Amino acid sequence: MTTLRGALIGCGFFAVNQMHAWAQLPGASITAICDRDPARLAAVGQQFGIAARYADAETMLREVRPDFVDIATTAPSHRALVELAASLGIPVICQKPFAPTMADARAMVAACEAAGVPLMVHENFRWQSAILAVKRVLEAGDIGAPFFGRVSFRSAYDVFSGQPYLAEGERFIIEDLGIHSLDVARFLFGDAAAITARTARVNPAIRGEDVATMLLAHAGAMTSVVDCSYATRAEEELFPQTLVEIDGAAGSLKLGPGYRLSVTTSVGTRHEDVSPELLPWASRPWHNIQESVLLIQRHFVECLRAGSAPDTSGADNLKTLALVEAAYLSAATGRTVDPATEV
Ligand code: NAD
Ligand code: 89V
Repeated sequence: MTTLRGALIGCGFFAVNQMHAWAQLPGASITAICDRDPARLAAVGQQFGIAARYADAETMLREVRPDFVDIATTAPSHRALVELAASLGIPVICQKPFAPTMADARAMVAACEAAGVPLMVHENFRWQSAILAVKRVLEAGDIGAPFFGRVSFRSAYDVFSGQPYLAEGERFIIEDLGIHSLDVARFLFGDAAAITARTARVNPAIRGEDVATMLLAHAGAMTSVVDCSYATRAEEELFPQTLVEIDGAAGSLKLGPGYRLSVTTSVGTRHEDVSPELLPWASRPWHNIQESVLLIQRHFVECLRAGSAPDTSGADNLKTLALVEAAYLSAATGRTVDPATEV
């Protein structure tokens, strides 16, 4: 099996996790890195022993001609970089949020489709082992057909010290974190035909909203509530755990604090510890996210080798992004929004 040669653009806060995961994955290896910031470029280059370092993405991609490119920059840069990769025929994995607008996102999907280039969005929360465990219970049919779900993320963790840009944008929690929660809701309950959202800004030191409560209408009677907050001081700080509750016709399940999964049916309640593995390079409390980075990047490599579409392809992510846009529109207008036709 040949090793796929990758190049990474963006050596910032989160890219270090992606670099660790690439280093752990057999069959793929990062051979060149790029960042406009020389200090970050040097730091990641030294940490991972990468000598091929570039300040300019186009120069890197033209010289190195990698088998794939991992775009680990923030959203405003994505369209130019994805379109560049598409024009060079280089498969792409791109961080979330995929794009600042639906127009940019649709343009990137179209560019990659036209060039026949695989495109995956690094939408990793659905790859957390606890979320995968919930999905397995649903698919096994243990609790019957679901009719209610809740995907909840509530915390007061200081995300701004590691990611200062999160305090600066007009938008915050739905675009950065809620996007994961909405994707998890799609993953567990299917696409939503309507969304109603309310938002609030509790922390006066940031610009965007840090609280969002969203009601989603899925197929049939299935309804979910997706709620997220970075303004919740709780007895137990759960960052970055996503909690899930699902009621079904034959039972219910709960993914509670500490990765405790409870499944209740007519025969009683069973409990399972679905804690993520603490990878050698991971650190608590980020280890569930870090494990999901390894799993999603493995999926990307498998899809590249098989020539199959990734679960979180660019095309799939358009639907998650549409829910984000629809949530903001709903919060601004006070009405229910159809993500398929109104954004
Ligand atoms: P960051 O600002 O710390 O790092 C981004 C880096 O990209 C910077 O060093 C910047 O100089 C570089 N850069 C930007 N544009 C460039 C360009 N055109 N060419 C070369 N270098 C360029 O950001 P971050 O916190 O690492 O976040 C990056 C992305 O990852 C964001 O979109 C964020 O939402 C996402 N993220 C995802 C997760 C997750 O679990 N999936 C977690 C954290 C962050
Ligand atoms: O996952 C993310 O996108 C991160 C964080 C968990 C801090 O919100 O930005």
